[in-house]
Amino acid sequence: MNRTIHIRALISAIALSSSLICSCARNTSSISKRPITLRLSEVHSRGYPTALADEEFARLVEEKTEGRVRIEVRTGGALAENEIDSIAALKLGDLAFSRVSAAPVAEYVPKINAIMLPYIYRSQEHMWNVLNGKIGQDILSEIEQSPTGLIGLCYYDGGARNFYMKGTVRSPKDLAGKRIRVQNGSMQSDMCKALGATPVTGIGMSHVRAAIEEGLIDGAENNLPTYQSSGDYLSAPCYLLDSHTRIPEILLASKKALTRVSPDDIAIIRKCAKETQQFEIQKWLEQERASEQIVRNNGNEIIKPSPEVQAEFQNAMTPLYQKYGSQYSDILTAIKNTN
Ligand code: BDP
Repeated sequence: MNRTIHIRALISAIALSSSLICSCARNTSSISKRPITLRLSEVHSRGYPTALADEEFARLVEEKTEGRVRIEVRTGGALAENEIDSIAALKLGDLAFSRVSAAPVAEYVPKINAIMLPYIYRSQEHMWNVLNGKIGQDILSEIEQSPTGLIGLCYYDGGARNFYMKGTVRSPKDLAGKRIRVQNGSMQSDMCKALGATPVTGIGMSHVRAAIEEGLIDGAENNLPTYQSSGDYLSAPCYLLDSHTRIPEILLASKKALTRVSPDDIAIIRKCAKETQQFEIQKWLEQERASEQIVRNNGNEIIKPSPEVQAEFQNAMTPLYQKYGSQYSDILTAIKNTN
């Protein structure tokens, strides 16, 4: 009896392992002839501008590939709460796409720091002229040429980032000695230190509110749509429009995951991604206005700094240009000279 069970177990183990070998061989052998489903990770919830753009991207890809490629968009950090983790999954080919902030990508492709230095852009329009011009497009190629196995498909708008706190924040003085949550990325930490604050990393966007409520941090920094949609505005009522950075969002793809897709369909994927950029910018502008309204209706203080205070912020950031920008002085000059 026992022997029979053992033999049966052995037979099914052999069957299982040979079927695994076959499926692996199929996966690595190359392009799939059947329709394939690829996953896209997004930390924001459904309805947020980047999540809407991800869905538009999926819709376009399915339509233009005539159903050969289907993209399953998973929002709310369901696949990876932290963008560093989704980038790791892309590198391994466990994930096909992820919409992330440029900040964690800069840890792998340092040149990205040049396009997200504090106060590098004069306006949203200036940023888009840079990103859609040679500088921005060269940086996307730089991602693709790096040994990361990542492809930078397109940029999305992430607005201007501002500080917010449980207590009052009106100028750099109010940040001195305060624990401020920043994105994972050395420039973000250095930015905080330059203002006399203590940077706190490793807290995912969706955990910031709890961290404020539990007193782990005094505040954080983000754009208005995230401040509102994450609910952080309910715990940190003071929001200062210092606009210290404009960090673009990037839609990334995994080279490894795309080996199953034909070159023609990869070309379609690239084209569809670019097409969603303008769509996202429009949704972004609408969301910025709506979020501001919600936050104001809640009675929060949205403070516009005086030109003097703005200058204090800007001057405090100068050392970052030395550390993160000096090797890219040509790019910084070109950004300055862009309309
Ligand atoms: C938001 C970005 C998101 C980042 C988040 C953060 O859209 O990609 O993960 O900030 O601060 O603005 O972690």
